[in-house]
Amino acid sequence: MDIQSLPEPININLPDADLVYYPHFFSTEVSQNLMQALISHITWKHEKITIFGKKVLQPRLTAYYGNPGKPYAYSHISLDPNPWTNDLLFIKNSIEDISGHRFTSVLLNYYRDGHDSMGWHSDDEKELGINPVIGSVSFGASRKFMFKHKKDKTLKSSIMLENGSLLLMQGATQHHWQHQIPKTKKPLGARINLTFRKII
Ligand SMILES: O=C(O)CCC(=O)C(=O)O
Ligand SMILES: [Mn+2]
Repeated sequence: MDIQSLPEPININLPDADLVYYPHFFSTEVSQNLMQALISHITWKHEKITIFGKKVLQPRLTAYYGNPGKPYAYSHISLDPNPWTNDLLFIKNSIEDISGHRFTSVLLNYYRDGHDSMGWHSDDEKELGINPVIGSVSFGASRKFMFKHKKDKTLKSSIMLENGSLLLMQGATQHHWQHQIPKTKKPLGARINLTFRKII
């Protein structure tokens, strides 16, 4: 019988948060294959969002997949899910096994290079319920993921999200903290991030 080694989690100790990080949840080889498959087979969109009444293109490509009938609304966009693909189901099953949570949908972000980014926000949309569990999987270039506390402005932190990593954000994290992926001038390759969510 094969003895499979379970990936080692790292607890990130921030007050009012529950964060568990698995740096090499997927092997380098599996991660490279999944990244290429996602680039080729996901229906990527370049959406316009409204900021201060102005329509602008998002600084990244996005896609939304999941169980039918679970639309997701954010930044004045309502997204209808595409049906699950085999690659997405493989990733979903892997992170469901380790987290003990079931997910209904995934939001994908494709950061083409360091100019692409995501601004400060919390994953606290109504349809995620109280204390949502977010399973965040990253492939490709490492990017800095920053946290800031909503009330205590002295509380800030950041972590590099590496190729093949899984970050579980749970408990009251979204209630108390915002996160972002800042732009960077460093020459960087592409990165894909998948945030698995449970829409209630
Ligand atoms: O790209 C990331 O690591 C973060 C993505 C994110 O925060 C989101 O999709 O809500
Ligand atoms: Mn988020």
